[in-house]
Amino acid sequence: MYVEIGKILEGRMDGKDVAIRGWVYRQRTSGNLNFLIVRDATGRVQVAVKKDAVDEKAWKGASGAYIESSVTVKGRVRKDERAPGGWELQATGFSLVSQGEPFPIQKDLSEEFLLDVRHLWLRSRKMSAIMKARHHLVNNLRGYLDNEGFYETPPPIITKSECEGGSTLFELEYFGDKAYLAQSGQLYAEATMFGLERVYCFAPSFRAEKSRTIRHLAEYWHLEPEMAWYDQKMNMELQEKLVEYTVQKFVKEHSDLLAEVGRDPADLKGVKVPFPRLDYQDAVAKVNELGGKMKEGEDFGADEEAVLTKEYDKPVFVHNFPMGIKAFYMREDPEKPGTVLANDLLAPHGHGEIIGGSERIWELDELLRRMKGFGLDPDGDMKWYVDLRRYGSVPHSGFGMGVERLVKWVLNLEHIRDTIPFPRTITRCYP
Ligand code: NSS
Repeated sequence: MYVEIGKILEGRMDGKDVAIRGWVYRQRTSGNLNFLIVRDATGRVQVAVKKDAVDEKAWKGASGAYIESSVTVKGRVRKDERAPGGWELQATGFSLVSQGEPFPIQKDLSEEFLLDVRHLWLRSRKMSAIMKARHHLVNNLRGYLDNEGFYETPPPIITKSECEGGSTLFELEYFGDKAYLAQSGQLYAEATMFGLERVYCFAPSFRAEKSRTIRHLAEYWHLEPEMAWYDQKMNMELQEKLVEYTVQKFVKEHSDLLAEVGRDPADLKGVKVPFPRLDYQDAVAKVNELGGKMKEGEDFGADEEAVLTKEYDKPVFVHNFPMGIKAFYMREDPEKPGTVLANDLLAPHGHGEIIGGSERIWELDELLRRMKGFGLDPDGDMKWYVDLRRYGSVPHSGFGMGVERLVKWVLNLEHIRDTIPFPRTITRCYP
């Protein structure tokens, strides 16, 4: 029976004879002693292989192991303050499962090279920690929604309906016809909502983003709740509670992963409801007050978002955008005509928008008027969406969260590409 290295590091195997299996993280020979660090998914432990304690084949194996050779080791667990993690395995047996070839990733390699060998770089400490963190954050998001009575309904990925405007659509040939990769599952979540009331989609969204930035991917994972009977106020309350729960549960249970990526858990202490709410106009004024140069009617760029969130240690809502700069499906605010009942949620410290949400237009006439204004044909490929307003329509709201944006912010990562195993950007589709 093999034990996980994490169990050894927890001190539960002191003095015991165990077997482990994993990959060589480091190897160094000095005379009649081989020191290796072996890793598995749960941790890293020092292995000491003494020439006279193992047979010849084992000694040769330990001496010839490369970084990332796969191995099994038998031995006795012993406390050793000098060993990384405080424990050492004194080998009585060692075997190479696959010696392989010299590992191409050594020290001080360029970012570009690491992206070229992404399939191998994913084994690194940093990437493993990020992937674990991502997993837990996603679990927390799902867990919260599950507790609130949401059902997950999958959206189609291939679609003929545009949701967020034509400029970032990936077009594809669909059996001789034209179709797109989905920019959002929202319109379909609105459909499944009528049966189940509280639903969410969790699927990849595709954006042909023409610019190179540190927070745009061409393919990202999109969590999109849609709620019947919710107005915009309830919508924003759900967003902030979801973010608070997800972040605080993660900090409480996985501060080790934060430490691994160099993020101080104290930085996230302030992520508690309520989040500040800034009306669009006030937000523009504030940006200008703090040295920005924004005109009424413009949307916030990365620089403006950074300025706006500077003084907060929690995400900030901006709401009531001018109708002209937002999507066709957002309901006009009857109390503030010319603006829509929509919000962005901006993460602090320049990490940017993590959520976009709105109350949807739910009455047929208003939707028809707005679609016309946007040049969308209500009898064309979106007829089905218009239909939803024909049969028992109800007020409803929803939002979309880019999971990679959330991970980037929570872990304070430089670039969004490190939040996903195989990033797709304007310059990269390999590996
Ligand atoms: O375009 S959004 O602001 N809104 C929608 O797509 C709505 N249809 C969502 C909804 O109401 N169901 O995108 C939502 C979020 C945004 O706040 C970001 O967090 C993320 O999706 N997003 C991205 N993440 C990574 N890369 C790119 N290119 C990207 N674009 C949006």
